[in-house]
Amino acid sequence: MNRRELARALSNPESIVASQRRKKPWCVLGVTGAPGVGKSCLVDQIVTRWLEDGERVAILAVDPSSPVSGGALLGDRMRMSSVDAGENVFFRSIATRNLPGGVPSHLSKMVDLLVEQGWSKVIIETVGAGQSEIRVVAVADRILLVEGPARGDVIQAEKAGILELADIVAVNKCDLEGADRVAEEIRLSLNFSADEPAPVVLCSAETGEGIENLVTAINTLSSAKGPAIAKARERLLAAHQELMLNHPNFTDAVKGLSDGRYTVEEALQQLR
Ligand SMILES: Nc1nc2c(ncn2[C@@H]2O[C@H](COP(=O)(O)OP(=O)(O)O)[C@@H](O)[C@H]2O)c(=O)[nH]1
Ligand SMILES: [Mg+2]
Repeated sequence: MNRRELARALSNPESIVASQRRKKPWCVLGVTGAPGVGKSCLVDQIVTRWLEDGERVAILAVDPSSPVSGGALLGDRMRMSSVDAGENVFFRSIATRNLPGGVPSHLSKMVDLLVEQGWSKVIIETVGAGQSEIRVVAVADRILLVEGPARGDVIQAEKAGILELADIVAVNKCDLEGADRVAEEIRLSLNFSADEPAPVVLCSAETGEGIENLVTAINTLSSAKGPAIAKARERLLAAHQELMLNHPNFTDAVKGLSDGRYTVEEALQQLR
């Protein structure tokens, strides 16, 4: 499959024939965090290191609203300088609104296809910090949460339950004031809630400080138990939601509820 064929297959995930399950220990890194914390810049750094290690890296940028090409993501793509590194990098942006039947199963098929086609690492970068983002994250083997020096974003991540899903936390922009303090607060919060807290790494995608540490930590991540349970929970909820969305009576149940024919309980009955 050449790049063009691969891109075409990815834009029509329904058609991807489910291949054999992934067997490698892990190859899918989910990168999440509030807009502007530096996810794309960090992904660029990680990709650069992985390329030096001989990996073939595919990047899926998941945005709930952006069209498949163009828009803000084109800016991201430009910024990711390693994307120009040639044959061993593949970049694709995906609008989640084009996946009405559910994000995780489609994304999971895309990832399986990429792995089958010889991409040894897949990075899924998500935008925002909402519920749909958690769903996206359920597809990844390992989750990198990116934070910045502003404490407000961290509170958002805690509220949305993303902090407990993280296998590793990068506090980016450590060249700026306040990053140390945020890293300390996150460590405290993780120590309080988990037996095996996720590592917290200070770094700067701008100056390169701490990047080596971060990539080493990512490469050597073992499967942490706390996030595994939180992720299993998200996977199950996502699968359940998709069952409903794809149920033949779903449209009728929604309509019936909206025009008063059904109560919520009766609408649920239609989806059994
Ligand atoms: N000072 C500083 N700025 C950074 C750093 N990393 C990224 N930025 C800047 O933060 C902005 C957002 O970065 P981007 O990677 O697009 O964030 P994303 O929305 O999380 O993907 C850009 O203007 C970057 O130049 C960093 O380590 N230090
Ligand atoms: Mg980005």
